Amino acid sequence: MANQVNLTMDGSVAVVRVDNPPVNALSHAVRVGLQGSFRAALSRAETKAVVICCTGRSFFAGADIREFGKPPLAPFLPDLITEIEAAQVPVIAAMHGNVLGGGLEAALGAHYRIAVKGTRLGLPEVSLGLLPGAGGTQRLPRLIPAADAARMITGGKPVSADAALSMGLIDRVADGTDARAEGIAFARELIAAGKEPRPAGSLLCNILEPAELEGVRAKVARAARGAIAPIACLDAVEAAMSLPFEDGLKKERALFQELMASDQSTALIHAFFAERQVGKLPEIEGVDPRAINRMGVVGGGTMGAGIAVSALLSGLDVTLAERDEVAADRAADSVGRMLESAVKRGKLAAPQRDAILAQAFRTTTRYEDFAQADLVIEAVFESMDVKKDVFTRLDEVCKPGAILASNTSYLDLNRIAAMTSRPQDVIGLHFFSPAHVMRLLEVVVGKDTAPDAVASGFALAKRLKKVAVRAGVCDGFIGNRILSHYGKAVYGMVLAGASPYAVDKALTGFGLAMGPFAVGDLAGLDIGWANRKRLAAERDPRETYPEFADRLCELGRFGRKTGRGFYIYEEGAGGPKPDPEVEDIIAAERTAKGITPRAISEDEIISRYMAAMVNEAARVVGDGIALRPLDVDVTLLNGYGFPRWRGGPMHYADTIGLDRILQDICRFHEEDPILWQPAPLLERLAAEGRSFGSLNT
Ligand code: T1G
Repeated sequence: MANQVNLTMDGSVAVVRVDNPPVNALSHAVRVGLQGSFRAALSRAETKAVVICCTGRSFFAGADIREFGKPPLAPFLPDLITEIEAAQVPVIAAMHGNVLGGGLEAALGAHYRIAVKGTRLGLPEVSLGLLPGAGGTQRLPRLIPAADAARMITGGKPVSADAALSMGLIDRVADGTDARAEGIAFARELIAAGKEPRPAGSLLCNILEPAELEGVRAKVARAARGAIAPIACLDAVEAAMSLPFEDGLKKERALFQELMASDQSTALIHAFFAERQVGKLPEIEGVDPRAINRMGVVGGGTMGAGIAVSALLSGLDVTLAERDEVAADRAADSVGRMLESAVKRGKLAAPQRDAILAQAFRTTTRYEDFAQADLVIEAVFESMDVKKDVFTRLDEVCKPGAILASNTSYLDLNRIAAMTSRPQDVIGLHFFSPAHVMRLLEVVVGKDTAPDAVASGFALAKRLKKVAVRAGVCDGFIGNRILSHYGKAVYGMVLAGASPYAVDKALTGFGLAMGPFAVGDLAGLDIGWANRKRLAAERDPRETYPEFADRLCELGRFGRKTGRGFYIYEEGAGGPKPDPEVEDIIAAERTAKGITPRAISEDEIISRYMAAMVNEAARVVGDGIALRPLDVDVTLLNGYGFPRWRGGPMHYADTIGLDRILQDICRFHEEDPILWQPAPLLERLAAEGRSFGSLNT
């Protein structure tokens, strides 16, 4: 324990320093050490102030999430923080890096707070389905305006040191970078000024007027979309405004324990660790990635321009090629517009934008300009002939060791790699639209792809702040393969009697950001249409094939971009409107196929949707396209709008029970044996009474 927490004296300043890499989580051992050192510090007569600080890249990044779900061990964090707050000498929290959750709550227990530049301070517990359970919901609104406190706690987003200073959350942003030294200097100042301890708990709580509170509650409820933690967070803040401090702490604790016991918190903690596990691949362990600083992009359409911007915002040098000057200028314009909006959203400073456009970005019509590129990615039209032309030319001009990447969403990467003399350098990097916003990146590994090319794909993803998932080669890789399967189940439900609008309503009620028909309209119905046409030759003739979407496309109704798809999109009409003509087209197809529509309940819509998703996902894992079920969860959470508080389809299936999902599939199989073939992996796990989670380790 000595090495995790140590106490030194600097004159009359006691320095309690924690060293628990990688993020100084407040584990049991750290809490024991902290309590011991703190008490030792206070027991010294010469102690006039105590500084709490951490080594490494960050002050405490919160409670140790790995301890959740295990029997809690004393000293408990809330009690430790109360002990810190009760100290009879000033306690200073000297912070750097990410000060999060229980870490910020510990700092709120201190009497004074100083942070070095670049420090980020936040209470992200809500993103784990929890709330700040160590006094944060009671102390924060006593230090900063109630509206800011409510926003920080219900939203979970960290604030910068400067913003924290202007809110009154911290007392000083230090000029130096050494938090320990800055803390000691600040402590000396406080001692010299005769400053007293200043327990936040004894301060009056800032309040929101009832109307304001009501407004905040409505906004939080709307954004929650079924998540329970944000509401509980606001209940705790409201308790701070209406109850004495001690009673507020009790209320906070009760709400915290309720959330900790909830399925939602289990699901969100699963998502947290899954996103960190997904990049751990045996095949790239100890493999050094190739250096990637200069990137080439072929194709300046929506995806190409978005990929270029994602790279530029991450400090890479980008050359974008288009077939002619006009197209190249158009691509440069859209890159410029995306950078402009990043400036407007405060993600980029205007001078940085100017520097990027002046030095790091250029367009060309000559492939020869890729000669020095470390990686070139193509985002051109999805046809094998076009890919052949691009990769043949890249193979001729790119330097040895350059990585040749494809942004294809469906096509066979092994066939693309075989078009070059260097298949070991070919990899799939499947971005999601908009590429500079969506976090998911499927790293598609071909049969000849070299391990260091795979490692480079994952290293690039980390640099672009993407969540990368390894995918094997098949039609649609992980996400789109599963999407096209549950898409068939959704279309099948409509043919059987459900309205597309009822399906969207049921699934947004289930927690999806948008229903499948609204998503189709957003992405463009022509994309799905082109895909169905591409696969028509291979389609099983016995497969039920709903045609209503093809009818819409034949009418030129591709969705938002044409003002009409499944919904009607009219300026100023207050959002998309159901289209009665769509219902007519569907009814006509039912009549033509002799289908008598039947009522399909919301529960049935959800169980069919999830059964189709989980069944195909089990096949994707069974076929080795996804390494583990958690890879599927991370893919659907970060690329397909699956509700995070359900943890992903595989985690959800485990919560429901695989035997129940299998029962549903077997029932649906009776009416359509082609679509509803139970996946062997699902059958095996259900028979063995095992979960998908058991395959994640
Ligand atoms: N507990 C345990 N492990 C943690 C951890 C934590 N709080 N935070 C990070 N790790 C591990 C992580 O799994 C990974 O492990 C390694 O550290 C590096 O993390 C009472 C209840 C701090 C911004 O929610 O947001 O306090 O994979 O890859 O990208 O009210 O980690 O290497 O084995 O993410 O630089 C609140 C969670 C807890 C913060 C750093 N705190 N962490 O990001 O590295 S709840 C949080 C993060 C709480 C109290 C409540 C990020 C980070 P491995 P990383 P990074």
